[in-house]
Amino acid sequence: MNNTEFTANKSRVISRYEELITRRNKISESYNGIYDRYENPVLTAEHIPYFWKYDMNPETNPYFMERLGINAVLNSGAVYLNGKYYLVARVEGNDRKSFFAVAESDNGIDNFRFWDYPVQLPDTEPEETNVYDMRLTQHEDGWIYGVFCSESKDTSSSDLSAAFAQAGIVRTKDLKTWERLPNLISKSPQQRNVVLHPEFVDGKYAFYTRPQDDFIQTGSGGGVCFGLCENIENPVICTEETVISPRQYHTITEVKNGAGAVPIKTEKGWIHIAHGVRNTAAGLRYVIYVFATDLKDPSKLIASPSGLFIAPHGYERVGDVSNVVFTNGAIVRENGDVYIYYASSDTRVHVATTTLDKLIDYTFNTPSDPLRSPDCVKQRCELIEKNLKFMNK
Ligand code: M1P
Repeated sequence: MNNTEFTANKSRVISRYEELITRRNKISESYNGIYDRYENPVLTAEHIPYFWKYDMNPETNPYFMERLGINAVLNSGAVYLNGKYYLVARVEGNDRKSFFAVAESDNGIDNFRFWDYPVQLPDTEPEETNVYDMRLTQHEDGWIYGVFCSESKDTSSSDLSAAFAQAGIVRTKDLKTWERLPNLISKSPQQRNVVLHPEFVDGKYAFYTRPQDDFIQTGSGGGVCFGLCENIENPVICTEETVISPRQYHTITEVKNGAGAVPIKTEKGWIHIAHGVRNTAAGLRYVIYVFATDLKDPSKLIASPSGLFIAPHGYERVGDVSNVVFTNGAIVRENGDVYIYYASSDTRVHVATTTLDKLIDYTFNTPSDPLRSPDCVKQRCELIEKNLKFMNK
């Protein structure tokens, strides 16, 4: 390849990147009155800066090839800081390893641009092979904590794929300098989808956990749990992990569930946006659901709107792990606007927007799941009967 072709290919890559990064997003036509979805994802593998992938030197890369490709950008923690919307995304290289990277936007719905370098976490866990799915908690102690899955090989098993999941913890003030704390210790053999509550509870740090017997199967783990920790610098769950949002037969959480975004404080209670998993003939199906816990006692479930809140739509259904939506970040602005960041099919990140008022209405006025078909029909017929009387007036 001659130098002219190198230059042409390089310009093509750069202009496509700039076009994508500056593209405006639009509310899509899908409507449910609860939230708006958007036409375009907010982050994809193509949003990764070209200089993370290509060698830009014509001498060493005459064909202008990708040298270190990126496979996917998914499950992102979210925080609003100093007038900007920040996502700390899970970026997965072509080599399957994930790492974290910060992307920022002025409006939270488009024009997300990654910082020049990915996050370089302190490498304090020699056995750790992979990291992913950071939840960002702006804690009342003044730190921003990132709690993520720290994965290592399970050397006690003869199965090559056997792995071990723990909750890793870092903290920062500016998303630039990160201090690594020890991994969380609990009675559960493994943990994933752990979220730090933003306030002290009984003077202690409070965690939402998801105990699991195995890397994939939760086994005896009954659902999303709650536990307290005395010292974040030596993090041990010192109380029983009590189930606050259980797995239940023939519901969207039958196989497993997990806390997602940091709970949102409202005058009626803490609103949690989580994920639930059921099995199907086509494999596991991940959807997003909502529940609420008591303001004073966040371990007490007070509302469980029935069924799913967000399911994968259209092209969202297809990707590296199809039929999945997953959230680990939301932003609430002072004016009550809510931005829910969710990934589809472990491939890309989207936003859904709503308001605190709508979220409260959805959470506290959506009937709960009656758990049996005849009761679901009864519940629906009651709605129809009320509506028909109202419409015939
Ligand atoms: O592939 C879907 C999701 O699977 C895991 O979630 P869970 O622990 O509930 O099964 C996570 O690895 C998540 O990253 C992934 O999106």
